[in-house]
Amino acid sequence: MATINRRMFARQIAQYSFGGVLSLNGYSLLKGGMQGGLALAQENARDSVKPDLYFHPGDPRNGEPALAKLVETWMTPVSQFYVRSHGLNPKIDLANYRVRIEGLVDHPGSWTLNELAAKLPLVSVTCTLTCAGNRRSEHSQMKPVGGVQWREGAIGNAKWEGYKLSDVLQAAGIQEGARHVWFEGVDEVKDGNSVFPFGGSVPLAKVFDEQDGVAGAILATKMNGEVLTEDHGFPIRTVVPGYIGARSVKWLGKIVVSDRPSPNHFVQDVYKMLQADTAVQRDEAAPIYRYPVNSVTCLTEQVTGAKATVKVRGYALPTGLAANRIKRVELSIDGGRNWRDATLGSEAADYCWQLWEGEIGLSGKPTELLVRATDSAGYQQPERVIWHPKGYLYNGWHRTTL
Ligand SMILES: Nc1nc2c(c(=O)[nH]1)N[C@H]1C(S)=C(S)[C@@H](COP(=O)(O)O)O[C@H]1N2
Ligand SMILES: [Mo]
Repeated sequence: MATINRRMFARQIAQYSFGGVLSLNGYSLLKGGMQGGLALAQENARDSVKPDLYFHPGDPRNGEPALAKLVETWMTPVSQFYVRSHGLNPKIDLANYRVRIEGLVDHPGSWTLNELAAKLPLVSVTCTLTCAGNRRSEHSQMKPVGGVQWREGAIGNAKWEGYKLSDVLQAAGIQEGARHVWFEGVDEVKDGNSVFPFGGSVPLAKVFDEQDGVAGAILATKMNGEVLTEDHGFPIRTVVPGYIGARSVKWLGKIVVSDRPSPNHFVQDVYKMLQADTAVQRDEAAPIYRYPVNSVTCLTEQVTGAKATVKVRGYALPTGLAANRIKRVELSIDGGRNWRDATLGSEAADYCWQLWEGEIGLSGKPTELLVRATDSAGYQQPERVIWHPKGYLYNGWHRTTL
């Protein structure tokens, strides 16, 4: 059985990682074009942050931060925020960039960046984004699955600014029978001989599900106060709090209002929980939307003193439901027979992770630390999950050898 352990991973990244110098090729900027000041300012700002990530081998760009750094702050700096892309970063012609809207709307059309800024109020949403494949390498220890072998770093918490998708849809006039909203990127993903854009889909009700002042979905232009970087979807991406990262579509090109979920490959064929990857099961299963409760130990620090003690820190993410919070994070060093509470630190907010810490006394022998979280909606991480061919949503008890 091929186990993917930390040392192997470290060796892989030593071999393949690169410092994250972004290519500037292919950007055509027509100075003094239709867009004016805002777009020019955006063009100048978009590459201000260099990612500080370990990139998984090969193209496209899939990088995650060092775990110890991930829990230094509740808000993840853009440089430490994981990148997950299915195709190469697209070349954006900013002067002609528009987000089109079509389908079951009275006024199909398109928006430029300046039109969005002039006509709609700016809103912000602070939420955690996590890839459905986060922790896949642990899932692969049961039996290997394909796909990027993510460790525990395909997650981050950020403040996103932009425009409510509900405002954009209302301006277009939603027609009777509308039930789902499709998103399409302008990137090109290759699968065998076919080339198509990455796409996502969310129920229309989710778009209008604004709770505690948090919009159900936004079109974001900024991340932590800065213009989106190319890796994170410049100039516009959707952000859908509570949902797996795949529904937050980068480099947004098109919105379609429909009576059904998007036919895009990433909605219909992948990002589904299947027992076997067969046509029958793919057609039977609903797309994954919400992410489940999860927690991970990210940092262990030896405390110097008479007794051997280790300080541990990590993150915990409640199930992606509004007003849901982490209720407790528990630690065990005897295989799950006895548990004691870790201390919840950091802020807590709708759709956000929470950081935690604890202290463990060591016996001298290697000790396996287990962690599990329970949220206020009553969901708790299971000891293990049932193996499935895609390795999504791994949220078994997290194990760290001390
Ligand atoms: N257009 C486009 N949007 C995309 C993707 C993509 O490949 N293309 N990847 C998705 C996936 S699987 C995830 S987890 C998030 C990652 O967002 P990030 O790279 O900003 O962390 O973007 C999503 N949006
Ligand atoms: Mo993802």
